[in-house]
Amino acid sequence: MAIARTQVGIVGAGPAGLLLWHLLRQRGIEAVVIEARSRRYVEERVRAGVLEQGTVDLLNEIGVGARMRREGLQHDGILLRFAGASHHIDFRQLVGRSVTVYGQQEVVKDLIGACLEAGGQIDFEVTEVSVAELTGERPRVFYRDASGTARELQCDFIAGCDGFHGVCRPAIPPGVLKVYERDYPFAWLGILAHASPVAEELIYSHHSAGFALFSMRSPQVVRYYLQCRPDENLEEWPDTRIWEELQRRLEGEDPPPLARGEIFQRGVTPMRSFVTEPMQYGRLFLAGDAAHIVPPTGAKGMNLAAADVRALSMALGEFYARAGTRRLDRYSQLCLRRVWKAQRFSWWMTSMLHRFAQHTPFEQRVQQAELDYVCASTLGSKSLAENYVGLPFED
Ligand code: RFL
Ligand code: PHB
Repeated sequence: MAIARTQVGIVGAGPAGLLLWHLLRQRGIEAVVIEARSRRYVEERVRAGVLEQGTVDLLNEIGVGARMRREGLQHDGILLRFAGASHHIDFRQLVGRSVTVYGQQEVVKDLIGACLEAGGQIDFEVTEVSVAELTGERPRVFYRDASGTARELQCDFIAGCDGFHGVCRPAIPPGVLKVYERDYPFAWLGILAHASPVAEELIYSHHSAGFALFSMRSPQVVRYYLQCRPDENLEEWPDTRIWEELQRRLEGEDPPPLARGEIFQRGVTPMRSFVTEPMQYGRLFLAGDAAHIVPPTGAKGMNLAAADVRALSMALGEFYARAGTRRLDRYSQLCLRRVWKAQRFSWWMTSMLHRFAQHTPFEQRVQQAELDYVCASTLGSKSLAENYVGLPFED
């Protein structure tokens, strides 16, 4: 068994783990990252696309924002489409802020590149990962590295950034965590295609056939989503069916025909709301999807992961500056206030925009009234805008 020592052992090289590594480095705190997948796999995993200003600021502060500033697309609003008409929600005018559209896998590439360039250690393709002695002063991470060598990493703290299916959360003894969850009776079929954007801003479309979303990655690459069944079979979705369904669900009074192009990536994403409380146990701290999942309708998942590790890095900074454990003790409490507001917003957007098979005609009318209210009322639009661009960090 090869034994090594570090201050913070980070399990998972997604946005949470990688961003945490950089934030700790900024404070002079040493950390090692281990990751179950290959570098290529994590760099190519297609997921989120919308960054709140606070997330953009964090990436800039740690010095990995150059490409995002060049290639990211600043969006000052979104379009909500329902009953055949589009309604502009102008974030800049309503709340004076905007968001940046930049793919999660691009963020991950930038974070990995900068980490390795700075001499950081990320062990990819590790197996048999486990965490132990979480309530002692020297918690440990055990794993086998890519060459098959068994390793023990002795740490002061462990950051569980290993996503929803990771090993850190299940390592917490039964009875400690309380879990809150909700499954939705639908999923999203997402595609990436080489085609021109149909609009300058994202379109969230409510349609009797189901929700559809237009997003983009660059002026040449579009990202679309269609509400579908959780068990949807991609085999039943040839390209023409996808384009026809998108065209139908995104129709409006000003419908430019969708530019079609080669679909080069597709997948089905289940929709789930999930929160675990607390987000810490002894010297194990959970961050990002390891602790909470939001349905993607609010574009909050990656941003919440960033907010968690921001809080964790400040707490660890306080500890290593010998200034006490006040922030560490309050880590869950601080994060969960933001998490629950993002849960509420994501649940609300999801409920307002999707087709629910079990809805009665009464509930359908209430849903339409909700959309009408949000678009027609400045206060309604402002509330959506305030949440979408991201609530301010609380310290
Ligand atoms: P991740 O990205 O899942 O990373 C966890 C990492 O841990 C690794 N891992 C392990 N490593 C070592 N040992 C083990 N035993 C391990 N088990 C797992 C995994 O391989 C992985 O590399 O979690 P993290 O870092 O917390 O980041 C969270 C975000 O990825 C997620 O919340 C977002 O993608 C959610 N999301 C969106 N978030 C936004 O902020 N804006 C959006 O527009 C947005 N759109 C989306 C989304 C997620 C989607 N999907 C596919 C779930 C759209 C979609 C379709
Ligand atoms: C995306 O571009 O992938 C995206 C945009 C907005 C969302 C979810 C995903 O709400």
